[in-house]
Amino acid sequence: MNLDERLIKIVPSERQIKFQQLEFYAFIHFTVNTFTDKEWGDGTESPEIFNPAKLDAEQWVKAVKSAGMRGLILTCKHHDGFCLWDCKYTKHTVMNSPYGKDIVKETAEACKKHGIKFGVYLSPWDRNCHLYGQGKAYDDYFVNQLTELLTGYGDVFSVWFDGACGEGPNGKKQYYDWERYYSVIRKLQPQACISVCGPDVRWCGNEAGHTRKAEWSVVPMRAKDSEIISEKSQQEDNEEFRQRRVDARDEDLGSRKMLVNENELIWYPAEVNTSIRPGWFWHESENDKVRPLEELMDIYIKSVGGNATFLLNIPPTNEGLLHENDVRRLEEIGEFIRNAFADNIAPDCDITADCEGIENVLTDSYESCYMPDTPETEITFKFDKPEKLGYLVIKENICMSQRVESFTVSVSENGGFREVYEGTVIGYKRIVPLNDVVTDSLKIKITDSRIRPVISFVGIYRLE
Ligand code: FUL
Repeated sequence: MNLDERLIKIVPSERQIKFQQLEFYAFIHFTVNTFTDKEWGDGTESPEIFNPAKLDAEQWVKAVKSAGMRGLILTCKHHDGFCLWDCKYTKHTVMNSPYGKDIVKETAEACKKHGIKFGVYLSPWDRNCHLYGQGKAYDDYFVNQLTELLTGYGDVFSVWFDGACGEGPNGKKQYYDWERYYSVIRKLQPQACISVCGPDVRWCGNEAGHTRKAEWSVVPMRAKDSEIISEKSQQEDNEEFRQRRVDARDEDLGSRKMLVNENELIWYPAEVNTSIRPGWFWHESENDKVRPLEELMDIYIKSVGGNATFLLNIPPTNEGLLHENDVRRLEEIGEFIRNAFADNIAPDCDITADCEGIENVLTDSYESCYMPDTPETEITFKFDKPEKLGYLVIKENICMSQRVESFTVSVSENGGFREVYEGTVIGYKRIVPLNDVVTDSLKIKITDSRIRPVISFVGIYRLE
């Protein structure tokens, strides 16, 4: 078997496909830090300080939905060990706070009511639990917490495991029994993807919202080693870490050159996680520091449209509500997405291609695809009249792996074609900005792929 034949055998699981199709979903960071103005709690905080008097999980979920997001992951327990649910294994919970109600329950129910998938973040690092650092005793505690979260709150689409791993209240570090945690999740919520320190979804390697030029989903097995991910994660509460981009040495994870000598390969797609504010938690002094719409649109285009998913954090205030500035920004993001991808003119075009079956790209489905027999192919879309274009969307059928290595996009101009974009991978979805170009035809040239490309969809979006 040659290299390309070997590479295209690596395909996603059903749970990974469903996860990727969510595209854009929310992180909610909320704990005692919201009341102490910190990013990391030390575990000594009293539950007495936790009093989000106006908490309304439906307000969170409605705002998340308005942005076009399809899921929500709640920090059920952050590094400080404070549990947002009625955990039977510790007193350090919301039930002993002035708020006194199970926030995980309220959030899961609000998600269900509004058709948003629910996910849990449970920090393995626990600075409050006296069992931390004692091996199996803490693993038992952690598994008990996981079990409560995975059995008491309906379907869970994501279990998000953080890489941060420091010392507990006894000054000891814990070596996590990851395999045991994974098997509990597989048993209790077989459809949930385990993200970051887990086998299903790969951390993109930074918290700034930076994406690689080519984000590969087929990567070496060692990319999912949780101990290595932990080492690369934030190990102290430091602002600079949150701004850092992908390390240049990690820029290429999945080209043929990187994979040729790898014996074990896996499907491990990237997730881009970043916050709408400078920190993961709300700080009063940062009320006006919501990231600009343009910046968030750019991250959306490069993540969802760059073969990754986009996990955007929005932290509730100490009242328990999302701040109006965040709510407004989320609405704006939603409006941008709805408008940008509203008017697809591809189905009205005169389309030519060098192989049969091109009409299959007009419906966004994996059932029928355009599948030329060569690694290269050319498709031209001719419009009735000159059109002003916003974005081009191209998708591969990832059930048949990720195959395209490079492509170009050109538009007709003065009787010829002018190249306007040189792309690398496509994968689940590539969004190509066309920057308002006015033209009467557009050409996509796949210039290299593994064996042959399998294109499931092409959309060409007109600007108003
Ligand atoms: C990091 C944590 O230390 C941050 O507080 C935050 O939860 C982020 C998503 O992951 O590793």
